[in-house]
Amino acid sequence: MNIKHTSLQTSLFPPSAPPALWLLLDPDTQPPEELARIATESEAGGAKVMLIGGSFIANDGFDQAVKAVKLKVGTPVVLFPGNARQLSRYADGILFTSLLSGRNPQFLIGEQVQAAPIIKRLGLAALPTAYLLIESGAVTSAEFISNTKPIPRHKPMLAAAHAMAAELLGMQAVYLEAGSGAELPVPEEMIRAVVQNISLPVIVGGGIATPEAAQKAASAGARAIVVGTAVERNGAGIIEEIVESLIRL
Ligand code: 1GP
Repeated sequence: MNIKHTSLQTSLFPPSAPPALWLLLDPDTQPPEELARIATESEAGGAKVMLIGGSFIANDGFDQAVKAVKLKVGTPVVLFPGNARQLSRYADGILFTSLLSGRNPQFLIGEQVQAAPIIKRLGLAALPTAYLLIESGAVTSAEFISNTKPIPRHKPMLAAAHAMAAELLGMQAVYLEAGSGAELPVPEEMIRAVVQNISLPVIVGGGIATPEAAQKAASAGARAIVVGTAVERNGAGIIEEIVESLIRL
């Protein structure tokens, strides 16, 4: 799939499509061939997008991981980088995120400046995405590594105000992130408050491990539900269960 910049938003959020399940693959947790196997099974189960990235990646096989997944699936393979080193020519596009909930310039604009020339050179389609970290119980890797405070989980209008700022700044999507393996997913009332105040597609992830949790996020207005840890722990079978529950909404 060759996605042009202008159409990445449409490819990821097809008009009038039901809420989609996106798989998050973390190259730090599995070797490339295992990631490719999980991606293949997840695509068969109904996952619509393969995100690849992580807030902390210690091994150096990022490019190989993206290549291995891209060779096996027909869905878009989209980078979801934790920093400017997580780039690959083999991806179809990139969530060009800015950690807008934080006040750390490194993740607001610093990493983006490092990455931009490489993204342009590789010709990657980019979706400018506001990344909002939401308080979710215990400290997550995203919170620790980014050295930012998440938005308090019982302040939905604070999240909505960040999303409104993202929209006014010209961003094309909002990602509400509880953090990988979060104790508590993003609260429904917060998703609802964000969705009601902007017209951008909203992605929700972190700590979603059951069809019920995915349904709650989708009912609140999320267009994409991201699942990673539950598949690492329980296998790709959970994908099909969640996808079926989303279709029934
Ligand atoms: C993390 O939102 C994603 O960036 C997915 O989180 O690993 O908890 O599913 P989980």
